[in-house]
Amino acid sequence: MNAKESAAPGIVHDTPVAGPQQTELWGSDAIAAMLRELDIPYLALNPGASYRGLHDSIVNYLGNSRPQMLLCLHEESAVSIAQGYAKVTDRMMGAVLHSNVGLMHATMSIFNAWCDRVPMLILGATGPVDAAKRRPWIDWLHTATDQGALVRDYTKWDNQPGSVAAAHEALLRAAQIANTAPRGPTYINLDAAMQEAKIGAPPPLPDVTRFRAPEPVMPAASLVQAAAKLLSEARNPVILIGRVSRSEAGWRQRVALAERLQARVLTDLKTGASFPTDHPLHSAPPGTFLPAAGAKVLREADVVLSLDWVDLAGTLKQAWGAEAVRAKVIQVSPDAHSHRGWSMDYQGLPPTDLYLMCEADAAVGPLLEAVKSRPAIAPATATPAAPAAADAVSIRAMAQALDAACAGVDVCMTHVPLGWNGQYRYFRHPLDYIGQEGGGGVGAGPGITVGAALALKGSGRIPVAILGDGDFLMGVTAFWTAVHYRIPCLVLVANNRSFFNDELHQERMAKERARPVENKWIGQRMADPEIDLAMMARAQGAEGIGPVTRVEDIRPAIERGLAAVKGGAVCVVDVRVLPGYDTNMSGSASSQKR
Ligand SMILES: Cc1ncc(C[n+]2csc(CCOP(=O)(O)OP(=O)(O)O)c2C)c(N)n1
Ligand SMILES: [Mg+2]
Repeated sequence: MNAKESAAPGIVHDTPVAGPQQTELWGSDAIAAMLRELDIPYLALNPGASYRGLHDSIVNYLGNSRPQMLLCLHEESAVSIAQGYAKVTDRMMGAVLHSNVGLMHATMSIFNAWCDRVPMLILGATGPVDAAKRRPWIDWLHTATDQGALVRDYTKWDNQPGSVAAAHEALLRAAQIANTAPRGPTYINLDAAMQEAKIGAPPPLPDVTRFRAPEPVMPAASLVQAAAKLLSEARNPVILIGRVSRSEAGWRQRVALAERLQARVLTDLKTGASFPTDHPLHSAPPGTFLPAAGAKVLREADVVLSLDWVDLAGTLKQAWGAEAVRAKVIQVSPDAHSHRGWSMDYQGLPPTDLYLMCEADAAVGPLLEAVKSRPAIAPATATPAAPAAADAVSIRAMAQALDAACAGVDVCMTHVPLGWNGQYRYFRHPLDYIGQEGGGGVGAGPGITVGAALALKGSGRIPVAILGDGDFLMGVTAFWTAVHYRIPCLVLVANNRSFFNDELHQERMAKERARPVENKWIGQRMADPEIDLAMMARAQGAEGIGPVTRVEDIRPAIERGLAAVKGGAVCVVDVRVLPGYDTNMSGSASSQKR
């Protein structure tokens, strides 16, 4: 193996030796060529015989570049890496999963990517579909009828093409569908025999520019006018900003719209940074659930503009409870195109007075042109107050130390832990924070961080994750991939040595049933032995710092970590926080089962 720095993105390229000039081609060569046409930059994968043909084609036919393979130690992290990459770039990369078994490992992260509405091309394989061509035992184990059924309910489209020509069309369609809003993962299952069949001349590659995703759908002028009228004449308009692109131009337009309308703005932690959280119109700290201050702001609204807010119905319910929602609701979202039967990630059905079924980014520009300025309002009463300095080793203390250590440094928060309070840190740029994992699946934080860091490499912005220890431990081997390919990132673990979120659930149960609350730790705490997270980081080749057990040691540890990351390292800091949250992580009764 010959590993060297690849020139462009500066990540390590495992460079194959050149073979003799070849005249013969195989089915998977033609499929690989199509991946290059589609400009798929990377394929995160864990290997398997079902796609040994494609694997060979990527390495020996394409020279392992465009796309380049990223070896992952678990399929779940392969898909999470692709998710993190898309969260930063709004662009798709690929993941390759071995037969039914690799696909089964990946299901959790595919569900996350689906709920997060990120584009992704997932390739898989099966077979040989022709039973006469199967090796005994293993090929039978790893062949499934209708393999795509495993993930059909949380992918946008899947297909099992029967020929190379059909595979070309399937790849074009998969890319087009994945990149059409609402975006999402698509899955193509490649028959092993088709990959390994000799082909004569490769079928000509189509002009991919003729099969692109459509331009964003624009809202009808009459709807824009009607929405603008409602907003311009409102006494107290409120804008809820949810799923939006990472574009800076889009960010500026949203700020301009809010300012022209003098509308109060709410954002949340489920989705990436979408509005400056220190702007006087930003009216409550972002949370996973609506904080009380946000509910109050919303309740006072007479017109609500929802820019693809995740769970609009649930949020309105938090403000108005069982009462009818008194505000007029303008819903901007294409999301219902992805609403189907199996998964309820579509959330409750919100009352909607005007429905612009397009992406938020497409609607804001026309709305900005159409609205009239409203007089300035007094700054929001609920502007976040600076939280008190932490005196215990807590997530708050970590956030404060990070703030101090990162003064003047551009940071991308690739993840925040469950106990994060939106007051801990301001977001002032679309890449200051990229949102949560989408499907509430713990274990995605490491992979998402590595994928985001891959996308950010060379940008000057430093990826920083704060992960729960449970999240870290489920996905830790993703950091080996980061180390191997030289993808720097800083990881701070809020290590409460527990799946603490669920201790709170056990506490609630115990109280409700008059049983001993002291037992809430059982089946939750990772103690005896305590796990050495810094050592686990070092085992992946990363730098490991900690355990940090005193408040005054957090900042120096983060500064050491930052310096290491600026020097190109992956660095994990284990901070032994006390169990406890100072944020509302419960929502309403039905949303407590996270
Ligand atoms: C895949 C998956 N398994 C289990 C859960 C249930 N769950 C929700 S939060 C949580 C605890 C996560 O632990 P950690 O990351 O350490 O954060 P903490 O709760 O300690 O703040 C668990 C197990 C889940 N959401 N997803
Ligand atoms: Mg924990």
